[in-house]
Amino acid sequence: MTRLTPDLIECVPEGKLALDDTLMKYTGHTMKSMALHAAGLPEDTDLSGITASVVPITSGMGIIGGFSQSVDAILRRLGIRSHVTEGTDVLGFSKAMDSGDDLVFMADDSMFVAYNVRERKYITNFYGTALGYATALDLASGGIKGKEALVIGAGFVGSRAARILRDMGADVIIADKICDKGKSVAAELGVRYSCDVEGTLSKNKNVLNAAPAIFPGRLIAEGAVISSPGVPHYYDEEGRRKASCIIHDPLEIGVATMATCSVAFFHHKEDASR
Ligand code: 2YC
Repeated sequence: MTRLTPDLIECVPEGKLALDDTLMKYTGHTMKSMALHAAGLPEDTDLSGITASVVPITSGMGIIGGFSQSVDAILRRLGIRSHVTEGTDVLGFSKAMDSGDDLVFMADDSMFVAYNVRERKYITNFYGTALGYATALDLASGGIKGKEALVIGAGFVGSRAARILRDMGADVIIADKICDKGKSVAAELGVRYSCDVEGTLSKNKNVLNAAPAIFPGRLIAEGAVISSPGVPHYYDEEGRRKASCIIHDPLEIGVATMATCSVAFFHHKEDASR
């Protein structure tokens, strides 16, 4: 799991990433409407009745400058009444409980969760990111059902994204540079796998890149739709020219989809997979 750094998220609070412009152009949705769509909620759902606490966590490698503020800003952009707790860690969590907030967001070095207090269920950032970016690929590709979809990376996000794309009806291939990793996830999901990441990438037009890897433009298929949560994120000029679209952000789509999936617990009771 790649750890975010302050420089990657410093412009998230002001929303300067123009993410909505990119998403509107390629998916016909804003970040908010896409996240609601991903969670199976009506795209005009009013979230202003939802309250959330974001609890800074100091364990392990500690606070990431701007992280809690970025999560808080993303939730506010969805219309959720959010705030960062004054206390950190358990004190912060106790304040979140005392506030009676519906949702609690907190992340240590291993796990980032949105906890729905009333339903006593949580959504991980792995699942929120996988669902958000699989939804972006589905929308930007004009509907992924019946089409080939390449998932690069069989880790926490990639393996969940492969399952979600399979359930959307895509013909999924999963590729990981560690061949056995891709092979075992493919066997578990009943999808195809490849050990030749570069060769498979160059042949696929619908790609979800969940690997912390940078791929040269010579490998990008002409007209490829690339949904790309992986950090570090970079595509060279040739890659950017050949792709029909590249969708990426450091935090927003994942957090927004965590939030809408957490809210969805109030609407339908079955457990979203994590
Ligand atoms: O500021 C804080 O509360 C820190 N404890 C937050 C640590 C987040 C560590 N995780 C990451 O950097 C990202 C996640 C957003 C998803 C994967 N890596």
